[in-house]
Amino acid sequence: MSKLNNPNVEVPAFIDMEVSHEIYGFEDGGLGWDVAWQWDNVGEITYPTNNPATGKYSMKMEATSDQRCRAYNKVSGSYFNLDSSKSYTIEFKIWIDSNYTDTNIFPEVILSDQWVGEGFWTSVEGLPRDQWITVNKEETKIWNPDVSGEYFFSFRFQKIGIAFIDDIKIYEIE
Ligand SMILES: [Ca+2]
Repeated sequence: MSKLNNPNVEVPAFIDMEVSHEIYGFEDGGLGWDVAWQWDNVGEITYPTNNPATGKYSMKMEATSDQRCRAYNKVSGSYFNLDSSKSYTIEFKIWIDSNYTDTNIFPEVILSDQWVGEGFWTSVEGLPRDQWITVNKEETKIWNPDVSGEYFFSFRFQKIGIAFIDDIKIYEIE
């Protein structure tokens, strides 16, 4: 049984990792996140205080055209180490605005400086709108990295709409 499915065991984010809640909960106001390159992101990425899942801040991703909207935390101090001998999955909180038109949200965990990573594609069909929900991928995706090293998170979608993200976690599956 994994820790996640055992209600008696609290699941810490980032087991054995020194990763900042300031960054992954956006409580630094988004400083740990980078605005993607212009060609890679036509959306607006902001870190407002009007709709947090927890704390003060969340990340708001807004696409005003049917082109890629992408944010990632590829800045110094925001990488986290993964071990190829271990298994991982991810969890995040998302607010899917009622105007969100894409069929999915696409989180990825990417090896630093190599743009090699793993996707955790998530359908949003059937998920509630205009409220915070927790998406946990353990049931559908447990991943063994091919390479140990430093990784970062990316989130993207590519149709008009707004999504808020907060409290991103990656954790080891036992
Ligand atoms: Ca937050």
